[in-house]
This record gives sequence, structure tokens and C-alpha cells, in this order.
Amino acid sequence: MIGVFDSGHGGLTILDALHHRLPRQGFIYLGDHGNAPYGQRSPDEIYQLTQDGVASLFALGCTLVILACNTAAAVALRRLQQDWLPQHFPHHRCLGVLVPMVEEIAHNPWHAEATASDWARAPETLGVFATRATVASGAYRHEVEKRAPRVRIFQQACPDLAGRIEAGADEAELDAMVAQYVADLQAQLDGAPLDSVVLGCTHYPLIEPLFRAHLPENVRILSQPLRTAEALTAYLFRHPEMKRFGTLPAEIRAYTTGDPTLVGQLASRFFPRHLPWQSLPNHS
Ligand code: DGN
Repeated sequence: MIGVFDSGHGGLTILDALHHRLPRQGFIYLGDHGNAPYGQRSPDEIYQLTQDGVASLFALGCTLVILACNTAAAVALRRLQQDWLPQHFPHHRCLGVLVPMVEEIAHNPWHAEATASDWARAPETLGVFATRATVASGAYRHEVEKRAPRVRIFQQACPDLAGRIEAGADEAELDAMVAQYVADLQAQLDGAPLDSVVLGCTHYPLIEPLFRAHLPENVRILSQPLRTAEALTAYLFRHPEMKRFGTLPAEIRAYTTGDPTLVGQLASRFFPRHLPWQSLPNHS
């Protein structure tokens, strides 16, 4: 089984795409609702909660875990990969949702063809909308500088947008928030044209039409669920030992550190199929 971890149920937008792309693959989803939201927490807290969540998924039998939460991936993934996994779980793996997005930009075919003077005239600009903690972590900037150094990145924190989406706020309220965050991003650009945008939080794809409506028409919105699913498929092709394909329908188990009944009601908007939510074993 492959584990999918998120601070709540926003990561179901990622699970949905993974399940669609890999229908025979079993998944165990864990939402840390008992400690959500992560977006306003300190890096140390986010690191510890993410490590605990991943350890729980390992204990449930997963050997590969996707951090479907941008905040957890941005703050904790590198430290987990560099310190914790090699020491405690050398044969287990953890992947995130940031690198697939940055690779999509880095592998844009136009980049390979562009000459130095094309770049000097028009470097590609990437906008990232994310939680405050994701932006503050600098992880998107780090990955862009490493993998797509000629791309100029502009980040816009969207405090409470995920919370309001999750609370089922009406469209007019969400539209006003998105309009403001798009305007704030554009103010940072100082007139430079925006080429692509990452909706760098699990909840934002649910209101992509609102971002679409406020962004200039030619801006490309990169799909994080889709790209993550493609990246996982390619990873499993390179690492067949991580793959455990079964018969259809593949099993999907869903655990929460919160109230399973409540989570089941809220989560139906994020995942089309009914999931039998359970409390995380041995969780108090
Ligand atoms: N899942 C989080 C993310 O993708 O950043 C958003 C929810 C939260 O914890 N604020």
C-alpha cells in the first residue's frame, strides 16, 4: 500500500488523481484533522506532526508515503529525507508535491529551445499561491533555484483561504479573497507578465475557476494533482519494488486523528467515492 498524508482532507484532491492514474494500486490515506490546520503552525510543530503521521503510515504497512500536503512537504520533507528516514527507515521512502510542479516548469520544451537572449528578454515567471507556512519555508523558491534556475518565482501567501474553503464559505466570499490574492501577486510582479501559476495548497484546485477568472487569460495553471500522479507513476516505473498492484477495485483505507463521522461528511466534496473513515489506531 502507498500512504498519502495530509493535515486534513484537502489531500484527497491528490488521492483522487493518484487513484485515477493507478486504479489497481491500494492506498492508505491519513488526515491529521486532530491537529489541522498546519498553515499557521511553527516549522518545528509541522515537522513533528508530519513525522508522526508518516510513522503511523509506515506502522500500517506502507513503505512509500506521499506528503500530499504542500505545507508538510515544504516544511518537513527535506529533513525527513535527509535525517530521519536514513536513520530509522532506510528502506522506506517519502515523496512530496512540490518537486513535480517545479519539474513541470523546468521541462517546459520552450526552455530547451530558448537562447540566452530569449531568456534575457523574457525570463519565465511563475506565481505560487500557498499557505503562509509554505511560503515562509522558502521550499518552492529553493526547488525552482535548483531545478529551473532561469525561472523567476513570485509567491503569494493566502492566509485562511484553505480554512474558508474547508468551512464551505460561499462563492462570493471566496471570490473576493482570490481577487485580493491575485492582485497582491500581480503587485509583486511590477508589470512583468505572469506565465504560469501553481495552486500550491491542496484546497485551491477546488476553486480553480475563481483563480482562472481573476488571472490573465494566457496564464497557465499547473495541475498539482495531475502532475503528482504522473510523477508517482514514473517513480513506480523506476522503483517496481515499491509497487503493490492488486485486483480491482483497489482498496483505499482512510484514517483520521479527528472525528471519523464529521470527517466523512466534510470529505465527500473532496473525493467522489465513499471512504470508510476510521480513527487512527493507538491514537489518543
Ligand atoms: N493541506 C494544506 C496544504 O496543502 O498546504 C492546507 C491545509 C492546512 O493545513 N492549512
